[in-house]
Amino acid sequence: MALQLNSGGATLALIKPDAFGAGHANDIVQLTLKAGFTVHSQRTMQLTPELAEEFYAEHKGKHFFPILVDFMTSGPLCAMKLGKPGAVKAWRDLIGPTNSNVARDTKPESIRAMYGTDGTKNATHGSANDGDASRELDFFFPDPAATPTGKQAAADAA
Ligand code: RTP
Ligand code: MG
Repeated sequence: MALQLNSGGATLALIKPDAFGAGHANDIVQLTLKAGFTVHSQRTMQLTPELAEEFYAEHKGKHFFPILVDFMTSGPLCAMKLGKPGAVKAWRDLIGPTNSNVARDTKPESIRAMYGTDGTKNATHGSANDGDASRELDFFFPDPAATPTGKQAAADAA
């Protein structure tokens, strides 16, 4: 898979199906822009179970994995390539702790506190580090000039 260059200035953000389905996408984008991010790319799509399992492969085998895959495939989501110096950390700071109940206790101004529900339905995703950001950006925004491989090739051939 061709990886995009990522010098620390870009991250992948997802507005997950709970927040997207509840109509919070616009509010979340407004908060994102207000925090100084640039939205370089944006797409709305619904993940298949196969794609959700691939995206969250690091969690395969954990007790919450089936619930996570069900949640992430439950409706459309919005993927964004966000730019800002130190984007990975800045976006994770803005979205807050993984569990929205914890976020409400410890960081009430965070996006997960305001728009998430619990430890699974938590409104947003953020890449964990620059390497993950490169891989995840390539997952949602593959370079059209790159040689198609794997699923992309299959989708193109269909
Ligand atoms: P994300 O990858 O979505 O940005 O979330 P994160 O880094 O803050 O947390 P991570 O450990 O990577 O977990 C990925 C997603 O799995 C769901 N989860 N459920 N019920 C549970 O114990 C549990 N733990 C994690 C959440 O949707 C979490 O964002
Ligand atoms: Mg994670």
